[in-house]
Amino acid sequence: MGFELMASMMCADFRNLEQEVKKLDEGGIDSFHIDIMDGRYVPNYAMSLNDLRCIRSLTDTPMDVHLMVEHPNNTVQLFADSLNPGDTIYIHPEAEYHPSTTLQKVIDADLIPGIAINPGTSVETIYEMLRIVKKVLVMSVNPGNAGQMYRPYVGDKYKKLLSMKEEMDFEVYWDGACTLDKIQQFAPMGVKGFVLGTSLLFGQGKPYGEILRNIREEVR
Ligand code: S6P
Ligand code: MG
Repeated sequence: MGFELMASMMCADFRNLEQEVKKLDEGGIDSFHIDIMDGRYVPNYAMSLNDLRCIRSLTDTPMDVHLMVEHPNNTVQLFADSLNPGDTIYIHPEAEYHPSTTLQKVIDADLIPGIAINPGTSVETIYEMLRIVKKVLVMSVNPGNAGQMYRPYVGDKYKKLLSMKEEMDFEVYWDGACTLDKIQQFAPMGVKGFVLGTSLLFGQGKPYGEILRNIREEVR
């Protein structure tokens, strides 16, 4: 069973960002997850376009950019121009009048189009977009902050999306409060990747490589 582990870089130590990127790469991280917030769509600011460019310049490892901003259509090109072909951009469909137009810009930039869906967003409201995107980032916490509690009612939504992914050709990813038991439960069911933040990767007092190796050993 192959699954990917992503590092939520808003949880990294910004005093040593270059070292953090290096240690995660050496530890075998599969991609760098970049949370961009605008203080409007969510009541917080996390990382910036410049942070993204900085990390992109430090590594060739894939990056996924999670845009928690109102009207991403206005700024998505800036992010697209700062990424490598094959990187991913997620938008929140509720944040845009015409999300399919924004997703088309992502596709035209040779990037992987994704949508992020909030705990309170139902699959039915994003159904048509499932045919456009290649990745669905299911939020198991409300967007805006790291270090929150898992919302148990999202479990059924993961299952519903997993039952549709083959026919509609997308993969399901996990974002928020990701712990080892969640990976053990959901990776065998088909969740393709997990964003790791404060619950499992950062601030644990252990080398990243050891944590990532341990997850892969415990989820065979
Ligand atoms: C939340 C954001 C996430 C968090 C990540 C943190 O708005 O999209 O990517 O940074 O979930 O992980 P944790 O384990 O602290 O919840
Ligand atoms: Mg995120």
